[in-house]
Amino acid sequence: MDQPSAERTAYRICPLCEACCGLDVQVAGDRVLAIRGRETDVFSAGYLCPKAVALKDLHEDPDRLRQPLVKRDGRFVEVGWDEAFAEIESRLVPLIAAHGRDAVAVTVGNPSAHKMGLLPYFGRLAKALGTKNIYSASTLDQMPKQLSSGLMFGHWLSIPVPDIERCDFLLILGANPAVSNGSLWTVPDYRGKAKALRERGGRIVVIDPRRTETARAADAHHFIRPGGDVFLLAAMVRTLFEEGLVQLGRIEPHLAGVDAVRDAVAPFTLDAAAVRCGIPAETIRALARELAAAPRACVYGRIGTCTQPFGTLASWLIDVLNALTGHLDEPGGAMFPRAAAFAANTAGRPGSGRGIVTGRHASRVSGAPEVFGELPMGVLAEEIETPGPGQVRALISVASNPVLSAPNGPRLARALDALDFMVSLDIYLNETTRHADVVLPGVSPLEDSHYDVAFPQLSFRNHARYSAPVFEPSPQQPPEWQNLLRLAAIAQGHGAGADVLALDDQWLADEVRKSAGDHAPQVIAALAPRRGPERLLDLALRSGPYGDGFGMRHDGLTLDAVVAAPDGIDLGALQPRIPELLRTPSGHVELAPELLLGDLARAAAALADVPRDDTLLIVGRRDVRSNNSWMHNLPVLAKGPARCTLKIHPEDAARLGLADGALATIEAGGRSVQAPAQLDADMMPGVVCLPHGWGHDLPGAQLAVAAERPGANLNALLDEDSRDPLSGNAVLSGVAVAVRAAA
Ligand SMILES: Nc1nc2c(c(=O)[nH]1)N[C@H]1C(S)=C(S)[C@@H](COP(=O)(O)OP(=O)(O)OC[C@H]3O[C@@H](n4cnc5c(=O)[nH]c(N)nc54)[C@H](O)[C@@H]3O)O[C@H]1N2
Ligand SMILES: Nc1nc2c(c(=O)[nH]1)N[C@H]1C(S)=C(S)[C@@H](COP(=O)(O)OP(=O)(O)OC[C@H]3O[C@@H](n4cnc5c(=O)[nH]c(N)nc54)[C@H](O)[C@@H]3O)O[C@H]1N2
Ligand code: SF4
Ligand SMILES: [Mo]
Repeated sequence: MDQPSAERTAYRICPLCEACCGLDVQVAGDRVLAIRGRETDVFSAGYLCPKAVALKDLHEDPDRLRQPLVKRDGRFVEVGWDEAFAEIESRLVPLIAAHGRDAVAVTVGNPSAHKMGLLPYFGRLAKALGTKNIYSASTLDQMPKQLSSGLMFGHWLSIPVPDIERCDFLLILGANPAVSNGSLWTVPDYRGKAKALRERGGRIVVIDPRRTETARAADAHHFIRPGGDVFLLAAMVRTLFEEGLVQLGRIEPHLAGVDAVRDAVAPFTLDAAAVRCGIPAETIRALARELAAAPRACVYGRIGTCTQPFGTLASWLIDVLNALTGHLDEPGGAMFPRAAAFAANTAGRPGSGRGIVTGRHASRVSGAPEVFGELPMGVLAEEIETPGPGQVRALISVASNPVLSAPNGPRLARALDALDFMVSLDIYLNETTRHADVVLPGVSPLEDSHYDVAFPQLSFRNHARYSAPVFEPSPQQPPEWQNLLRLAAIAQGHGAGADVLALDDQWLADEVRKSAGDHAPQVIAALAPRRGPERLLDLALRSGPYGDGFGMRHDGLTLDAVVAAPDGIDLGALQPRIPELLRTPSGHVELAPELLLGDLARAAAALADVPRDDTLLIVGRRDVRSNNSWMHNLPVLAKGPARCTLKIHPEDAARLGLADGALATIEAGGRSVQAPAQLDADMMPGVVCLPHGWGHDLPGAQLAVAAERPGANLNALLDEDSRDPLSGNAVLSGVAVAVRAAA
């Protein structure tokens, strides 16, 4: 045992954003002394951002919940764990019996992607509930990219990422990795890698309605009218064909649909696209030529290209450009990671598969198609409000704050109040969880072990890294995977008193029997005595592409081996994976899926809809000291200048009579919010910019620090019915607003 106050340094992989930085957490006893980037980490090499330092504040935050809460007579009271689960059982079971399984909806939010106790076990809960009403942050974020990748390559997570260390031309659309630290692209220290790219003679070009931090550290930046990407990209594709610049390279035999793409982009002339997206025809042509001419190049797009009416088309055309210029699956281009664990594109027979489908069911009220097993977050409120068979009457929210994160949060908040029952798994009493009847707190991030389930599938380099809890988890507080299993047990009728560890054993045994058949007993024995997420991880690593195959390869990976590597294990630079990675039924890269060609006609029809000059369009913004909706209660991040400001071009501000710092009223959809104006010549004229995740002035939340500077909720303005029809993703960008000086 350590001395109570002995100093030690613990390794913690940061769970806050997709960069997955390795940290050194220096502690004495139960106190955190300092948090630094771990220089020897094989993947992140010492990089960290200011949010990592705030893990100390998060661990110590007096507002962070440590005890379950039950609402009695409109007030929350702290209760014991058994009492909380008994309450859930007594209310949920009769509700399901009376109204059916679809009466219970679940929402799952961003932090679950960063917790190995949440991601797999949430799936377990959803299955146990058997509800069609599954909602997640994915339809506020990346569903378009998952859909386009699924259609092209056969799996939802087969998403190519820039091989930045070997790339010499990087075209970035709608992403600001210098601040966001990358997304659907795990790339700690993007800035350092971008600098190195440029120092070896490469070029970075950024397309964004704001001259962002990423754009300022690039070689060129072009303003784009929000929502204009599909027109720009289609015109680039058309230029490649017209000028004979298509070069398919090594993967040519594996591509299907090249001719269909050529025919489909015919309407997107340079001139028409230029008017629509606001980028001159000559610039579009030059971009196409530069991309084609660069020996090692990549087009990368992120949230700005997803959260718009043509999100799936834009996401698709980005990879069409990569493929047609010979940069897909090539070193220095857009490459597919090969994750050590949990990747569907490393499992099963290589080279072809079942592919993906959408629309296996539809939402009850609007008929929105299911995508990746989910319904669009935008339809949740109407599913709660609209009476009839299948109406949502209960909600389980898991690490999600849709009252701030989803469009038209005010309507959703009213809908949540109308529920018969709501449970939240969360660490705060916040804008969403205040509506719950029972809140089950998660553990401190420093009391949690960590392996990234999802992000090695999106990493700039292959790696396997594990970190143990920094502090012994408190014995009173169950880990979240056990809470999810206990909810699953209740949903399946086993009762709140069910033995969750036995259920975990049972589930594991079922999984292993499916994959290992007759060898299942030996595999299960080899995984003992681990349980829970660690056992799933060991199974995934050992049966994964680098694994020991349970004795088949003596030097293969096991969890023991990863645990024993205090800086993680580097698994090398990305390698070409086509055709092995493909899981499409045809065994080809589908460049021209029917669904997308059909939707391209919608974009062609919209070519003529040039927005009026006097319309102001609003876009979002991320800040390095903020993380979506939930880190505004941490003093180390909350201090400093106000961050929830409305950036506006000085010419627009002058026209509206707005001075720098003056309070602006922003209106859309009959709703309005107020934020201080910040004059900024880095804004595209006609575009204003407000960050999301603010608006901490709602009654009933327990966020003392955040409430001091609540900020304005961008999503209060946005329309929940505005979606990309294919993916169900919300339109969060490029929405028309009216701005005036506040009275
Ligand atoms: N207008 C606009 N809206 C947006 C976006 C945008 O760009 N513009 N971005 C969208 C995107 S990309 C995303 S991902 C979503 C994010 O939206 P959400 O998925 O709702 O995620 P967060 O806002 O991060 O809220 C996370 C919740 O998880 C809780 N939490 C944190 N850690 C834990 C934990 O360890 N356990 C549990 N149980 N709970 C925890 C927090 O208290 C908080 O309630 O927002 C979307 N909303
Ligand atoms: N510090 C910090 N880091 C984060 C987060 C955070 O909240 N704070 N959130 C995390 C999450 S959940 C995610 S999903 C990622 C997102 O990661 P990124 O996608 O890199 O995030 P953003 O900074 O929102 O960048 C989106 C950019 O798109 C631009 N844009 C808006 N509309 C359009 C358009 O129509 N076309 C084009 N071309 N550009 C457009 C915006 O101006 C903005 O610069 O960041 C993650 N990292
Ligand atoms: S960049 Fe992301 S992963 Fe790295 S320290 Fe910051 S929040 Fe954590
Ligand atoms: Mo996100």
